[in-house]
Amino acid sequence: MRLWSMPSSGNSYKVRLLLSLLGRDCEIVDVEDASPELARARADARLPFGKAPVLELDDGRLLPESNAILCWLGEGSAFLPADSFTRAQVLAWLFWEQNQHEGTVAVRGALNHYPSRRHLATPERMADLLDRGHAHLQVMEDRLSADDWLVGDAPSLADVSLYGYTHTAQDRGGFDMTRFPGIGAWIARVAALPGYRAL
Ligand SMILES: N[C@@H](CCC(=O)N[C@@H](CS)C(=O)NCC(=O)O)C(=O)O
Repeated sequence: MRLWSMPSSGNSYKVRLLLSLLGRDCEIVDVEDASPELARARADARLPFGKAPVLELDDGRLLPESNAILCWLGEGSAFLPADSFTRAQVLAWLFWEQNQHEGTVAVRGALNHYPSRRHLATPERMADLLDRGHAHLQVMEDRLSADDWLVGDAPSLADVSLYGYTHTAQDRGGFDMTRFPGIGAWIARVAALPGYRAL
């Protein structure tokens, strides 16, 4: 397998993290933001939706979308429970991560982190992202102040996916994580998992 992966991106990192937790071998091809390598991967039709990450299987099939890749890699492992309701709860977090959490926590981090995007970081937009991002982080805090993991009583793809951008929310996004002690303890639990690798 080969992963077309953006080194600085949480979406690519969550796939690299799961590969490492599962002990799976995979060639990693770095396609950093705005790089010639990213442009070449696009030109060579390696990125079906034009974005990274993409998993290229040994037979050449291409799978885009970070959370779809997590589901494919996680199949048959403890990270994707067999019970249909528990599995659907994992999927609910994955959908929420993409249509809510990423739109504030990751976007504010990206506007701060990538110099090429600074001109888009107007004070009004940054204030709005901060408010809405804190509300999204509160949703996680509500769960994690009472439970160790987002679904059930074991780590799942939900934790791997949400960890991707949440663990850099303070450093990159400027979110006030002192408000979320349950998330802080969960970040430490994820980082202690066997096979963990850092961004
Ligand atoms: N929903 C997609 C988002 C992928 C995405 O937006 N990738 C960004 C990096 S996080 C990218 O490839 N950006 C390069 C560009 O747009 O030129 C996923 O979860 O994989």
